[in-house]
Amino acid sequence: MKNFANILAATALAANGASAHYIFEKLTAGTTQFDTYQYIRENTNYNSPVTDLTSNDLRCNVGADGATTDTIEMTAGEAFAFTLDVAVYHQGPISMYMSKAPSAASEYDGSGEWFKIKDIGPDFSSGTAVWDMAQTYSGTIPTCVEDGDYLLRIQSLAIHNPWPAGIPQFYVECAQVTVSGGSGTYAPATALIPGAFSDTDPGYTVNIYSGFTNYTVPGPAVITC
Ligand SMILES: *[C@@H]1O[C@H](CO)[C@@H](O)[C@H](O)[C@H]1NC(C)=O
Ligand SMILES: [Cu+2]
Repeated sequence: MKNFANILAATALAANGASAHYIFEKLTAGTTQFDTYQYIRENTNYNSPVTDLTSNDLRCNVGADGATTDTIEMTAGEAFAFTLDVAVYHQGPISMYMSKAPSAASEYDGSGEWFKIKDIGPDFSSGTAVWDMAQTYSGTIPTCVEDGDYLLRIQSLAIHNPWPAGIPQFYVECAQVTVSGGSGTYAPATALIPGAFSDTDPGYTVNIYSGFTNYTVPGPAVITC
């Protein structure tokens, strides 16, 4: 009976752990939403976050494999969205990045320069921080990028367990995109991943429950074009 109770407790914990996170699993390009992991590199860590600031898994998540992922054709200026299995419910910023592949996106490991195309930080206009906790986040392929293959990356940086007692969590996924129609006039601020985020970054270390009145989203400046 004791063993049975232990098993029940362990099962409840496991179920709780499994439901405690989320995955960006579906891409929408234009107005078409695709199947789970179609054009998105499938991760192998279920819905768990990446927490190691030095890991290459920060780029596209654990086990993300380009060779088994199709690449979608999009035009510069076209809208896209990432949809999660469940809505985000850990407080923290959402960011979107791109990195140009030297050749095919399917062969690219994300070791090159990344630039940021969107940040969604907290809204302090009501006097307290309001985070955009959604199931779908949309963006636009910038009109000024060069044509070619890219990794298109979304990141939820969960800072609900404040550093240093807690470890911020990165929920990330990458889509593979071939962009056409871009002007190629961009000169974005870039960063390497890992490298773009550090445990001295106020957007990483901040305690959102105490004296929280402003917030700077980690990473390079958002591209303007
Ligand atoms: C808030 O603003 C101050 C002053 O500019 C800055 O030092 C601090 O890092 C900011 N906090 C966050 C969490 O971005
Ligand atoms: Cu979680």
